[in-house]
Amino acid sequence: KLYPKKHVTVIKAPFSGGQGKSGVEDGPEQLLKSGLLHQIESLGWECSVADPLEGLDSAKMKANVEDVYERCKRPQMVSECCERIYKAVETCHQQGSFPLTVGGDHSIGMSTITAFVNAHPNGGIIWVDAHADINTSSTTCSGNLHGCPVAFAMGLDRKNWPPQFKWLDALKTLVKPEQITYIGLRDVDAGEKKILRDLGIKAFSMYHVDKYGINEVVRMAMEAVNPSGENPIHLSYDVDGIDPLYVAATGTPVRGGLTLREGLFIVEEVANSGNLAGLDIVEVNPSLATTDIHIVDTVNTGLSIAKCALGDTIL
Ligand code: EXY
Ligand code: MN
Ligand code: MN
Ligand code: MN
Repeated sequence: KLYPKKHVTVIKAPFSGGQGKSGVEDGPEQLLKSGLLHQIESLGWECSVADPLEGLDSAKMKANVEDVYERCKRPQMVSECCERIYKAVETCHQQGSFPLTVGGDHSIGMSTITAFVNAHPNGGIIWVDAHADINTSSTTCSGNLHGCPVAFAMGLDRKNWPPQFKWLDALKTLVKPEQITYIGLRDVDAGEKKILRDLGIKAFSMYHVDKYGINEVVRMAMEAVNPSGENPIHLSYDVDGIDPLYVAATGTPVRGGLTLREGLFIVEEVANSGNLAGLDIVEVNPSLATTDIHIVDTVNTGLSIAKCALGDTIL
């Protein structure tokens, strides 16, 4: 059993430096305010909260126009925050507490998945997202590092990394192509397609969800990253993987996504395998709602993802 202590650490990552819009830094507070901790406890888990970015002046860091390296925007801010989040996730794995990292933008995925593979070198990662987040420092068109965390976590294009990423460069283990797969893709840049192809990374796009059904896609995804069925799995969940009909309050919505039920089924099924070792819930941006219903829908989706991960079942 992975977490016999049934203890969760909610790691707050109120971080928005990986992209330009503001508001995504309010994601963690919004989820907490809406009852995340109570919900976790009512499922029989003990719970504590970690706040690794406490004390940083995020607004000031985000406003620093000098923080640029070639194409990459705010490498200093992203690196410094991600290093802190890495350490918080590492501590969870060392102490046997389930790391539930709540963003913030998806840059922090570089921390959660590298901390995961350093603790569980044979672990597998399922990245639920409309986007592949595998641009390198050289292929990114937007310069937004939330489009790059998978590439950084894999050490791709390392020689062109912004010099700030020393902590990442120093890690013993990085993510290998066979350790990661995707579900929900529908907006992948040309450069990213080439990387996925060249490295042979298995990916299940919305086309595959339509063709095979979500049950078969989840089965194939788990088999891809955990062929023995015995290794831990980390789930990095970008809420924009789900269709904007259900999740409107997010920074880079793309139509034609997972239904709410398909999105939750992924989590239920991985949790059901007994191998779920960690979860990220990212890109909830309450400021991007045009009505209160958008906020409620999006936040409730985030809460449901957390519930399913911790073993809540419908019956
Ligand atoms: N591929 C685009 C870019 O690199 O800018 C869009 C990335 C959006 C990333 C969101 C978090 O998943
Ligand atoms: Mn662990
Ligand atoms: Mn993402
Ligand atoms: Mn995304």
